[in-house]
Amino acid sequence: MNTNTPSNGKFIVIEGLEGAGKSSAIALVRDFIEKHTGKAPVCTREPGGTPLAEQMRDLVKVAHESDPLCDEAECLLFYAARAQLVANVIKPALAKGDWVLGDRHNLSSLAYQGGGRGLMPLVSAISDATLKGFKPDLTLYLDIEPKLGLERAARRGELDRIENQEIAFFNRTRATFLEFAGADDSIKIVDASQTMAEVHKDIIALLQELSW
Ligand code: T5A
Repeated sequence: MNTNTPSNGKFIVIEGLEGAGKSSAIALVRDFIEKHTGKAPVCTREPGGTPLAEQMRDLVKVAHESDPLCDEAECLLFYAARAQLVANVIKPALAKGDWVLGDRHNLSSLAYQGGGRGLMPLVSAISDATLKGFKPDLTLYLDIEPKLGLERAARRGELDRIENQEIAFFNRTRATFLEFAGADDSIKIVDASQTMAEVHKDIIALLQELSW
């Protein structure tokens, strides 16, 4: 439970590798929250979600041939964008009692930069320093085998800088997602290799179990 928010607002995050189906899951959860609370949640995406954070999103998504982004700079950009979003959007919304629905949050950095890039000590230190224990009330982690997720993402269009990493990177990332999910009751795993209808059924079942 998120102890940093002295309000009835909740922070729910959808996580998963590329092609896991986050976009349709977000639409589903958004509708559920609206019916449950009578008000649409504030929707965020990471990296991004504020004017400055969106500029940082552009920096991490595009390959810079003459000045490749090094792993440490990539990590710092994700946290700079997150710090802006938490300070200027997420915390103010929760303080007003609004619900917030996030397309990715800190678990992505732990998995991609910590696991995928092998930078866990750096990620843990920045995470602690910037978030100071702030975390989602609930994370739905859509678990998918990287090969299948990337095939789905490729069918949708051209792959970006991160999506073009080697498969071993995504295998490490997925293993880290699963490791964190196994150690934290607020992270629920959904089998995203199923049909969309089955995935959505599982998500609704998890949401209906909540006592909020
Ligand atoms: N990142 C992000 C980090 O490395 N560290 C961080 O801290 C953060 C916050 C962000 C990138 O940055 C990285 C991760 C990412 O590489 P993004 O665009 O926000 O990039 O995120 P992506 O994961 O790239 O978004 P995708 O759109 O690829 O993933 P989705 O949203 O999970 O995929 P979605 O829903 O668009 O689905 C892809 C396709 O699959 C189909 C959909 O119709 C769609 O065509 N699909 C299914 N097909 C069959 N069966 C199902 N069950 C399906 N579900 C979806």
